[in-house]
Amino acid sequence: MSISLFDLKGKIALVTGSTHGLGMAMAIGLGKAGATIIVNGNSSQEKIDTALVAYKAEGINAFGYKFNVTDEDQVKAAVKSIEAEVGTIDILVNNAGIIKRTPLEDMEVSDFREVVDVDLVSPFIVSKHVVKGMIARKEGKIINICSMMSELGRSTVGAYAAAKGGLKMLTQNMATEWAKHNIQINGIGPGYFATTQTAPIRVEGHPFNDFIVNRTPAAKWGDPSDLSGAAIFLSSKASDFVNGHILYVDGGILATIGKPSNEN
Ligand code: GCO
Repeated sequence: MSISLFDLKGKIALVTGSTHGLGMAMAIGLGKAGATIIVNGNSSQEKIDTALVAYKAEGINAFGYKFNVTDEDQVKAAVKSIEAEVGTIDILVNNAGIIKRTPLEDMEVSDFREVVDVDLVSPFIVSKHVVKGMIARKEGKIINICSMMSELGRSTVGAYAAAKGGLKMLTQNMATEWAKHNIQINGIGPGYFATTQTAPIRVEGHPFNDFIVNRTPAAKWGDPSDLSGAAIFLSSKASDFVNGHILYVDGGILATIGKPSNEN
C-alpha cells in the first residue's frame, strides 16, 4: 500500500472556524499532509492574522478569509474570491460551531436558533456553495464536524444536541444526493477534547471532568491533534469509497455503557 493514498499535495482545503481549537488542529494536520489551507473565522481579522503566523510557523501554505458562515451572501462571495484568488476548493471541513449550556426550560428561543444556525444551517450553506464546483469537477471531499451529541443527550446542551444530531443526518443526505458526482461526504465525531470550548467543564475537581475521565475507556480527554489522522483520511484518496459515515474519535465513549466510579 503506497503512503500517497494520504497525500494531499496540490489540494486546497477550506476549514471553517480554523483560527483555534479543533478546527486549527485538523487544518494543521491537512497542511502537513500537503494541502494549502484556507483559514476562516468571523470574530476579527487580527485573530485570523495571528493564526496565519502559526500556520506559517508550521511550514503550511495558508490564506485567511474572514466571513460569517451563517450569512449566505458572505459565504457566496467568499467562495468566489477564494476560488479566484487561491484556487478551487477540493476539501471542505465544516467545523465552525458554538455551544450554549442552559437547561431547555430556561433557554431563550433566540439562543436555541443561534446554536442551530451556526452548528447545522451553516454547514448546509457553505456546502451548497462549495459543492457546485465539486460537482462540475466530478471530485471533492466534505467533512462535517459532529459530536457525541450526535448520538447522546446531555443536560444543558439540548440545542447543541439537536443541531449535531441533525448534522449527522444532513451528512447522510448529502452523501445520498452528491456521492454520484464522485464526492465523498462524511463526518468526524469528536469525543471530549481539551479545548477552550470545554475549558469550563474540564477543571480539576469539577464533577464533569472526573465523570468524563471515568466515562472514557481511554481514561483521558483527547488532544486536538488526535483528530488530524481522521481528517487526513476523510480528505484523501484513502476514503474514496467511504460515504455518509460518521467517524467517531472519542477514546471509546460510544463503545461502552461506562462504569461506576469505584471500578478500575
Ligand atoms: C459539552 C461539551 C461537548 C463537547 C463535544 C463532545 O458541554 O458536553 O462541550 O459538547 O465539546 O461536542 O462530543
